[in-house]
Amino acid sequence: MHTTLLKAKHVVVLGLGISGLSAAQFLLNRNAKVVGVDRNPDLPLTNSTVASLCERGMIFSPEQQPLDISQFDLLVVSPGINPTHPLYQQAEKHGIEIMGEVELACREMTKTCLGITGTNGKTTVTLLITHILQQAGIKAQALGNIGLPLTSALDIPEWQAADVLVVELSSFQLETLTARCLDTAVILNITPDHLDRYPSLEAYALAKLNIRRNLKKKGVLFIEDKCLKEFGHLLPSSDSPHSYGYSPSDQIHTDTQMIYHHGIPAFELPSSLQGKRSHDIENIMAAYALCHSLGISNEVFVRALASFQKPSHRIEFVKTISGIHYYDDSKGTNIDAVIRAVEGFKSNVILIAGGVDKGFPYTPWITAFRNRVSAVYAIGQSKEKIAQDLAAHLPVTLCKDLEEAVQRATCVAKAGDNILLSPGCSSFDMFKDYAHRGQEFQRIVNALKENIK
Ligand code: UMA
Repeated sequence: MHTTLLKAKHVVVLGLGISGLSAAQFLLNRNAKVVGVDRNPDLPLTNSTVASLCERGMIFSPEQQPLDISQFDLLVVSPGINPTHPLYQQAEKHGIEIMGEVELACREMTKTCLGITGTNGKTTVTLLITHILQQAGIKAQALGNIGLPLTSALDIPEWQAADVLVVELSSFQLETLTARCLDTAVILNITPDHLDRYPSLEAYALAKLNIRRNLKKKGVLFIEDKCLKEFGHLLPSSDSPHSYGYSPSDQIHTDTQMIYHHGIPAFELPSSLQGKRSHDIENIMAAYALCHSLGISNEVFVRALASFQKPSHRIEFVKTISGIHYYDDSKGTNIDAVIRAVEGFKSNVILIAGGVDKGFPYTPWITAFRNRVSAVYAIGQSKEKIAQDLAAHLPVTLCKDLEEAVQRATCVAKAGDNILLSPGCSSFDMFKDYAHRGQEFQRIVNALKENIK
């Protein structure tokens, strides 16, 4: 049985997805009495993990059934649970401790932990750092919002063997995280996202900036220069984060040829990236900041960088058919991600966008798309809103699904054009998740024939 710092004995786990199931297992391993709550009343019948946790003693309670939270001493909330959720509210009212799955793990964590947050690029930077550390001979494991809960790291032998945990943290996870578990952390950028959960961009930014409270005593926080200028006023005046960016006054900076550390040349950027500001360069600086904090040499960093493969569905080239290039950026799930994707192309873009709206206007696309995007094919729940926001400036065609959008975009495209799926929205109206949406796009494109027009 596990040694534990966990004092709670009667625990409600709210939401039985990836995080909740891992948290429930972690708690059962530590002899807690667990009630698992989910809005899907069929879970014990349809989900084998839920069924096996019930066999181990977890009691399943459908969200629709009243639950007296005052009988419990801890509520563990999944990241997707909004603080306005009735059970969350009742727990607050009764003074019951509320924490997320990450907090549960961090209270027991003794390993070196690096934290990565930001609106865009989190997963790429998390995987890049993990790759570089592994190439340097360090046992590193990527965890967190990337899809592997931290509580599993404490209980699964192969992950227990990791020396460094590289933790991707979302704003949702940071809302409830107070443990001082991070040796070094980075905020990559903050641009509008999840405004269906937060009342304002400032509230969303504050959730991201919460990562400062998770630093260990001598922990260092890096913030990208532009983000620091925009949101630094929300930090306490006693905080002194390090910055990275394009200004020689940043601790780590670049002139888009070299990376400099405290003004001293550290290494030359890959030639394909030189000469133009880009999120790829910013991601490299973020990774360098965290790897350097663990003593990785410039030589090892550069060598490992060269062998890194970007994860799928991030401006991923799919195929060229009759001179038309198809790109899958299904992970582009907010306004700024789409702008960054579009800005990366040298020739005309035909954009496929839409899905579940996250509460922000699409109007910033008007200026950003000028002379870059010739037409938009809109799909999903947000398609009418996209048309409303853009149609006075750009042709927007409403399509019933992704397949129709690909076909119609292909019909108008000329040789040399790029057809880009970069939705700017969540995927849950039509797909399981962004990866499923990207796979479907690639399947549809791969089924297209030469000279189909
Ligand atoms: N549920 C309820 N009641 C509610 C809401 C949800 O019962 O009111 C239940 C659902 O029926 C479902 C479960 O809660 O069974 C889902 O919980 P969840 O939404 O917290 O999702 P998990 O499966 O636990 O996955 C979460 C993260 N999801 C979200 O933050 C929405 C995953 O990030 C993460 O990989 C995983 O934990 C492991 O840490 C995904 C994500 O979209 C990739 N993240 C957002 C982003 O990156 O922008 C924040």
